[in-house]
Amino acid sequence: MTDLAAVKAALKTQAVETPSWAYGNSGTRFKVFARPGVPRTAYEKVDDAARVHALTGAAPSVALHIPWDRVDDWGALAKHADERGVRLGTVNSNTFQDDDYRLGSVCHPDAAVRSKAVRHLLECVDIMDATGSRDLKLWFADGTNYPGQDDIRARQDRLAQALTEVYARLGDGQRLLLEYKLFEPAFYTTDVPDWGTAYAHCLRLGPKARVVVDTGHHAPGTNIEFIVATLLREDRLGGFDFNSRFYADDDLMAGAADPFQLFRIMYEVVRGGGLCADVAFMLDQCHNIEGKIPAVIRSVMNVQEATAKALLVDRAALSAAQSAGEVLDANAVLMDAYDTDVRPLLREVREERGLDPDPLGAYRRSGWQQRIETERVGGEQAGWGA
Ligand code: PSV
Ligand code: MN
Repeated sequence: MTDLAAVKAALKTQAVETPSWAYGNSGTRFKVFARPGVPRTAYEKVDDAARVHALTGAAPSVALHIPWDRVDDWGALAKHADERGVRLGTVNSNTFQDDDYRLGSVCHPDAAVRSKAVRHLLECVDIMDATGSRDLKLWFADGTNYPGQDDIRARQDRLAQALTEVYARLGDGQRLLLEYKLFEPAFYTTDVPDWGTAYAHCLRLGPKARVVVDTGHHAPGTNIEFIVATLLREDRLGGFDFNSRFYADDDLMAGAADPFQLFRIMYEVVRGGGLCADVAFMLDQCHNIEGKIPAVIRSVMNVQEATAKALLVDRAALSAAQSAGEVLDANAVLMDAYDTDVRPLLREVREERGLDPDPLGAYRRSGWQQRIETERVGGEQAGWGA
């Protein structure tokens, strides 16, 4: 039997950070489609993130990407967020959009380029000081395209050196989250291609360094929940970049492609004690063809649904079946939770918090979309990389 009051309490405290770039225009290398009402500034991205939080009650912070969200006055942006009921969250570095980084950033063969990349990472920590952000999320596009192009091991040494410098700059309570990705943009070697490499670097750095699992960054068929279980067991899971993929790093809405996988991941989170502030639950998505704010709301709801199902797993029954070697019974316990329609439960949870039980309907009725389409004319729309 599961304790429904405890399930509800856990759902009420769940927080999913939304990414500033999800609110801007995005696309593929073939085309970026402009949409009416898209934010033109970091302030307007925060406004949209605040809408998502107001309607879901579950998205209290917004992740920044530097330099996309650079402003002159970080205190003013933080105040703007605070006045709208949200806060500035994880700072994401960007060492992948400068001509100097053709052969990499912190792993580049030229020490001058490596220094430039490290300066950027240190600036990101300065920004965290100003915004009050806890986490610095590092993802490196570094790698090679051809065998022999560069020395694989030397690149690891350069990476370790850069990470050490950044780690030393972290203040009390600040963390370095290292994100891995199988491939892209590099096609032969990637310098942080998997959780093992990320974990090895974090281990050497110290306890403030943790691994980020972006659900779109694995080979097809990878058992992501196993990685999650292992990292939690080692106390090195820093957080998630949730999104869905059918093929590679598709960045579609979390829970859209494979809700069962998201449930399995969330079950390991619950099982491993990861449903807590130590694990940052973030979205990392781009909405190329769908409405951006509703897509973010839908994604937050999908994470909530997967979490609710994970919390509903009858752990005592599961453990009894597992110990008895009752394979089918154990599987049935898990599937019973997955097959539960948790939407009525989540509607109840929202109502108990004074929220509209239907966040998407509430968004449509709120007039926010019409308002931003009317007001946000002129200026330059924000976009992935803009
Ligand atoms: C890289 O593909 C990545 O997942 C990293 O988190 C980046 O910072 C983000 O996407 C940019 O969208
Ligand atoms: Mn990511």
